[in-house]
Amino acid sequence: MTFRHGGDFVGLMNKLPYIKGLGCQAVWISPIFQNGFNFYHQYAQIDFTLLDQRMGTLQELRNLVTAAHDLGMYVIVDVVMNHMANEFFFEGHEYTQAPFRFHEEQGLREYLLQVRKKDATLLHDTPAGKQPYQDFYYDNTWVPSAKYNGTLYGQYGEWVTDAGSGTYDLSDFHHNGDLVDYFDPWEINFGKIYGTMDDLRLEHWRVQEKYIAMTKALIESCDVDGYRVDTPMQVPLNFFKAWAPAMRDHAASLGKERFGIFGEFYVTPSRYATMTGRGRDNTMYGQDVYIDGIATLKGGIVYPYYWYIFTAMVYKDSQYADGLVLAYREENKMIDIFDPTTNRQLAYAEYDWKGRDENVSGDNFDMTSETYRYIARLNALRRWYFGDFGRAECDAVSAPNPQIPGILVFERGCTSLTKVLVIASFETVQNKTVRVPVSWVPGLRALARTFQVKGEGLSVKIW
Ligand SMILES: [Ca+2]
Repeated sequence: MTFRHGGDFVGLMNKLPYIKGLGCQAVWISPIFQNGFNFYHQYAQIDFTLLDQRMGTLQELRNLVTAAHDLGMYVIVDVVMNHMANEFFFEGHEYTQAPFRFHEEQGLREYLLQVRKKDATLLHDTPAGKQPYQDFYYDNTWVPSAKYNGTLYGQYGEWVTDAGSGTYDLSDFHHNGDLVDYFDPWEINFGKIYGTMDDLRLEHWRVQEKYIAMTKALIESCDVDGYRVDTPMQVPLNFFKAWAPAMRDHAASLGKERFGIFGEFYVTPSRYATMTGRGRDNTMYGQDVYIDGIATLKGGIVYPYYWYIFTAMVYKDSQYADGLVLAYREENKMIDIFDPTTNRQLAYAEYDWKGRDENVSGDNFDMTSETYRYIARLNALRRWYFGDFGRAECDAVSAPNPQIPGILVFERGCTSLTKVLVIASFETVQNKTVRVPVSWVPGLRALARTFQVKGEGLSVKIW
């Protein structure tokens, strides 16, 4: 029995026209390298040079990318550098949580790593002897003078630098124990996440060089257009300062001038700003004083955004009506540091809220279904009106006057000549009339003054 969801390169390639028709301009696919046994999620990679054979062959991946490019779409691959699979345990903690250790404190050194596989024939012959991973090696030699390289950051953008010494510096992995305290800057960077993912020593140049070589190879061999970075909060920032420019430079040398890199963030704006090398809000964009050295990731996904969208649209309950407003604010944190006018994240299409029930037993790929056409229209609307993104005048949020529970109104549009009024009703039974003040320039006429939205119980009057 396995727990994998399925899906492969050929299947995705065959569905590209469907995805394109929705209005999507890129596909972001899950990690593609060989994984540990039964890690259904693909984020437990054991070799960054071998494709997971369940997804297909190198040629099939190339075919997928070519087909996407032929349709004018991009292919973004999810990459994981923070961790690999779960081949090690910390001495004395094969089945239990290992408290975090740092250097040598009160007679306790960082842990020795021990290999989970007892059968040596299952290990690889490498330049570093028998190892569970082909390219990244553990080493239990204590180096008393070794220090950690670079500045580390915590949840709020606070930083620490290493004042102590002594670690297993020759090892490509951290030996510090499990990640439990996400508010300790050392632990969030060096701890073993979930206690199950072997944490790479990414602040070390030796590990950086290997990972840079592998991800360069992926761009070159498969012509992919961007990387989505998994768990960047757990990766020392100096890794990104080395890796991200290396990826952009290599892509540019292959004619890919706009190689995209973004990460996942569930953090404060200040931490996010530090990680991406940008200002904490849009007003700081482009001002060096707010940017800590080299810009790293081009942007990020702020996870609360998806939660707000999800609650507002799926629950259809007035208590979640503010979700869209909150999403609207969160979206402004996803700006592209190099090109703020073009970087916008679309919500996951997987939240098929309108046809969720009917599609359980029906055809999920019906391009004529009401849900499909609805999403396609929304995406077309977004692209038409909101491409010029990132300026203050885009951000007007208003409410009906007088306010009505369950009715949400806001304006979008980046010039006074092209405003879009968005009105959402979370009450689908009762008829309501909403009076909406608008801030269009005097003399400009709305295309429609009164909207009857049949079946949704909402009548809108604009004055
Ligand atoms: Ca880490």
